[in-house]
Amino acid sequence: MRGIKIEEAELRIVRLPLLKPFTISTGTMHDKIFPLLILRGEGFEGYAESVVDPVPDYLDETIAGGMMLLRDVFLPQVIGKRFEHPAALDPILTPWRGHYMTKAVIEMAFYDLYAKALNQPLKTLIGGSGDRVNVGVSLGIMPLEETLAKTDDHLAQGYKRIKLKIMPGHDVKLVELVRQHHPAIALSVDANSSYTLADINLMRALDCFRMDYIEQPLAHDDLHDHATLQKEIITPLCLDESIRTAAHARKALQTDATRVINIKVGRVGGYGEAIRIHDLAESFSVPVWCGGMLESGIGRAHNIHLSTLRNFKKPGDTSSASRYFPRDIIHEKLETENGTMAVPQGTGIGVSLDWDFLETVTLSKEIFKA
Ligand code: OSB
Ligand code: MG
Repeated sequence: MRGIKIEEAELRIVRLPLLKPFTISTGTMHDKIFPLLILRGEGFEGYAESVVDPVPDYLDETIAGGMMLLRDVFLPQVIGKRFEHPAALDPILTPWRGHYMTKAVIEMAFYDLYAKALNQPLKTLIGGSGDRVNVGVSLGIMPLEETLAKTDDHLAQGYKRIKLKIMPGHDVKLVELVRQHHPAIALSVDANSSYTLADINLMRALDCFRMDYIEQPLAHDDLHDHATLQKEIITPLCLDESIRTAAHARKALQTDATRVINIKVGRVGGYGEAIRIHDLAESFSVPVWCGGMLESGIGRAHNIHLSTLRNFKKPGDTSSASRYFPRDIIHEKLETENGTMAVPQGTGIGVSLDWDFLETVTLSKEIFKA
């Protein structure tokens, strides 16, 4: 194959209603709003959704900024051009500073397109293997008793790890309650950057619950303070927001700022960088797992393929789509069984768009041609 020419792009903004609001330390989400990119070439289509949010609360990118870049800068640089491999996008996208979520949506959609043209599942193209991946759940902030009931419920369904969202005022008591009822489960917390080193005594209190890891307790752009904190506690730290590139991962690993890494392919600029972070972590004997951003079935399918790489040793966050959405934009049901998700079969990401339903949840649509 002489590479693939990207002939056309379709860029939508989609709003999927959530079954229930999802609250983390930085705020509450009522709908999942995201850019969806469809790349066309050689008679195939590649799909990806961006994990960028409407406002810069989880990280500093925004949908408005991402749409401007896609429309005016990134898509004009790739449409009408032939690429030998998805890695050939790197010289175009890497020189632009930041905006990893927006770069990722192009790279991921092209990976799907490229795998389909090769008649291969995406997992094979990236070097993964296996038919199922292990998953846990991420429980948003809600009243303590409700969190306990949800924990019981998800453990009964077979989920392999429970991650509790925490924030100041909603932390030690919560973990204590869940630990009391479930002394032996794989348990973690995710603070989404809501603490500082001034909260060291609180971190020491959290350190007593034999958790698998504490995810991103300190600032979204910090590495140094996490290394300082790791010296004071036994529980491994796991970075999410702070790792946007393999260079960040190297610095975090070399300074012992992270002993586990949450890789979100959509956060780090795509598969190329996700794989570099994965391999680097492995060389430090540091396990990784696949995070999530309440993705629709398109992002979920990407996450599952990524999770088939060998160093994804801990359960990921890619739980059943039906936990979040009354209806998904793909035909296939991505549902968990006994704490595992099946890797969608077929070529590329292995899922197909429900175009009729997609139309009803599309806020805007633009077509770009050479
Ligand atoms: O930090 O992992 C996070 C959701 C929104 C923003 C940030 C995060 C999350 C989750 C949800 O934890 C994981 C999922 O997709 O189920
Ligand atoms: Mg996180």
